[in-house]
Amino acid sequence: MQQEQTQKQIFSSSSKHQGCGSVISWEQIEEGIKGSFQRGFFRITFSNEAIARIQISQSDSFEENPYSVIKGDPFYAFDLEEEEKYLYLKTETLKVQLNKVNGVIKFYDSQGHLLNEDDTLGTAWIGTEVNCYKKVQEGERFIGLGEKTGGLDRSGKAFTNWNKDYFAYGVGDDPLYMSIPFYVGIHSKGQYGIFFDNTHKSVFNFGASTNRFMYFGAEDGDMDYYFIHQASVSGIISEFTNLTGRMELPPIWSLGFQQCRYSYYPDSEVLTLAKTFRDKDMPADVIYLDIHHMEAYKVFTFDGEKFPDPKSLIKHLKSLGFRVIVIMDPGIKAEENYLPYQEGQSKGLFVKYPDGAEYQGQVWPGWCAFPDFTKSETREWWAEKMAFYTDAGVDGFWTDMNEPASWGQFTPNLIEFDFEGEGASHRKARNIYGMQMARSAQEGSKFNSPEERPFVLTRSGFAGIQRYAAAWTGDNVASEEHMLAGVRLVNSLGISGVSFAGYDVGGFAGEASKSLFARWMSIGAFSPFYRAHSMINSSDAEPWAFGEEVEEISRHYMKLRYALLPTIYSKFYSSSQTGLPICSSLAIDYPLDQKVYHSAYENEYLFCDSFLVAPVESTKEITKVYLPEDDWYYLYTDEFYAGKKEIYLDCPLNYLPVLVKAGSIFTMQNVVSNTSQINDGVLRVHIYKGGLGSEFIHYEDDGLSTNYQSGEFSERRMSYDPEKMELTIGKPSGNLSSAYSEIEFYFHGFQLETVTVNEKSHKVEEKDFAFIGKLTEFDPLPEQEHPYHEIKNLKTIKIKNDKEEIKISGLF
Ligand code: NBV
Repeated sequence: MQQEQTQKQIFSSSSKHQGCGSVISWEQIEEGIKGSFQRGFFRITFSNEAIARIQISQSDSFEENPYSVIKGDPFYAFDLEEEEKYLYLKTETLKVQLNKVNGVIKFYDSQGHLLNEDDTLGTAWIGTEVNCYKKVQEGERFIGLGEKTGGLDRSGKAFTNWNKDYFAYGVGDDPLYMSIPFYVGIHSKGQYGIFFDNTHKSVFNFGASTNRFMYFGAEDGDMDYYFIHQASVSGIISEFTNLTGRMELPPIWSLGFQQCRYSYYPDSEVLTLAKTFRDKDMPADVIYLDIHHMEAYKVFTFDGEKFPDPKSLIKHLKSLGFRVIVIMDPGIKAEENYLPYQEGQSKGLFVKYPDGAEYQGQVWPGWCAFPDFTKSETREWWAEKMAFYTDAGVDGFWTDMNEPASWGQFTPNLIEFDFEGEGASHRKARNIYGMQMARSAQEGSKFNSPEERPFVLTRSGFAGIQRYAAAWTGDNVASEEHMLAGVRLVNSLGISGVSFAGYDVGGFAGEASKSLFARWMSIGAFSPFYRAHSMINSSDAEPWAFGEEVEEISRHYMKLRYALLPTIYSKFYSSSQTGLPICSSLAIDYPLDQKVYHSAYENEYLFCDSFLVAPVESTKEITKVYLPEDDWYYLYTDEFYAGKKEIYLDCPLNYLPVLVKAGSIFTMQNVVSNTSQINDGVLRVHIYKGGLGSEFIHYEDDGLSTNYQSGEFSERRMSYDPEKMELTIGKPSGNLSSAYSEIEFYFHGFQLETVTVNEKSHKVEEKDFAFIGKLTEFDPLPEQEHPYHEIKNLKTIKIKNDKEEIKISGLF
């Protein structure tokens, strides 16, 4: 590819701060303005009325990251004004002010509230390092930044984006495997998001070792950020995912329980595992094959002794209702007669030194070459190679070690990547590598199994990774603090566009105690990605490996997960449309409620909008829970709590603290053993009395194919209007007929004897109802007695689902 020759002027001496200085010249361009500073060039443009892009560069050609932002239609609807000292660019939502004298930029909302402003140091360089210094607004808090450890509020801490393989990381360690340089700033005058679109090693310092400013910057490249404003944090997240893309609707089986271990082998052990889930009546959908499925760790091989007939094995597993996911590591063993190595070499698909020699690093198979996933030919080649797995019946792909990891953990920076023809060193390409491997895996899955939706799980990634894969938080540790840290990581990933995320339930490294495993299984049931995984040479860690009591608690929460799948799947669908998280930190809906950030409450989140989950250590018998404004019901008893209060809740091992938001509606089904099992045809609709009411979109499709994109779905809008005391279940839309022939309504918190269903009076039944079953009294009895909760005399009616509008009134 012919490279355009551009001139990069180095304005700064190597070790001293150099500000960009004043505006020398500027001109209007179609999408905004561009111009030059004393030291540097700038461009201010808009993606839409809520998103301004600020680019400041040492080169007048500006750098582009071809991977994160999906280019939308150009946007021209802005006004430009010039005053003596300032330039103003205004859209309906946002006003950007550029001070021509010192280059300082300020952002205001449409009512003139100051959202964000540069420090007088503005944007500046230290050699090639570029930073943007911002004032911290009064009481400002910072959330997001993807897979970052630490508290919900990032204030006072600094973070580095440099994808790293980090076995058994500590709960405060940084960086980890994935980088998403996007955060949300929250203060009383408004909220905004900043996405720093620079793939080099970057830093966000929210006030570590300085009380003057916060700043973000990178080792090299441009100051290139998108400033996003909307009235709500969820609006900002939605705009961020409008820019960087949203998750595709995954296959429904990937929302079921998944079992992993490093590694299950041989084939007979895998089969026994699958059968044990069924024998023990524990719903599950997926089994993983980790690196021991390969011959000498060589990708695109099966070990002939451990897995002599993978096709038959997978067929057998399928007959038991299991899907199979295989691991893929990027390193290709540098071995003369190994076909993938030969092909990669002859086609020139591997990462190279600047002199053209092949770069090799050491990983599981020994010395390896690394496919250059920043090159489309490599991605296509890899995608085609994946037919090796899909032909054997493999359903999903797990891209591990894609930071990329290698022994020594210090990849030399000079190695070169294609970077879509532009060419880039490791400094610019590292953070992108994992995401492009995941992309290739998704393309391979689509290419080889065009009838099925792909599922890819990745360890590494960058902004936009949600378009290609679900993410898990890597090699965590079996400890109470890690269990809670994992919740914060998933919540933070959700703020940063990655809705489909999870952690290794039970902890990857180390040994979980009985109680820890039980608690983790219950929290995991309220996580988007629900997988247990454990390390080689550790004790067994399946849900039955910790004794009968833990087995039963695990079973109860796995069953609750499966019963809730209609809601979870509906929420996945809406998340694929809006980009909003499935696990939503309370900071999203209650950003100005200071209690939400308190260390005792910062792990709390809303799962699928309705469930407030308050994760708690397994060692605690009682815990404090913060309930934000709105009213709440304790899930297991329907006990009512007014919000904006801290409450104490018992948290015996068999009951994870979960509350339901008053006014909520959600749907359930009977418990199935896996997602391919047909349900009993009764859709359970739960509705909770509450002053604000709500709307819930129930979504169904075949769960597997992409036919939903051409109308093969059934969607039903359910809305509860407390003033009218009415619940309306809209007529279904879409071409698919709902799988449910009956609907059973459960009215929580209502005082009812009859209701009116489509103008006919209907007698209400009463029954005792439990979300979690009773725990067997095992012998010897445990030290603490396990309580049993049920909702007494819950009001319910069951009607035929004739797929017409249903109006239920008289909801007192
Ligand atoms: O492939 C083995 C493991 C895998 O089980 C784990 O989930 C990954 O995060 N992998 C890392 C490589 C080695 C871990 C010590």
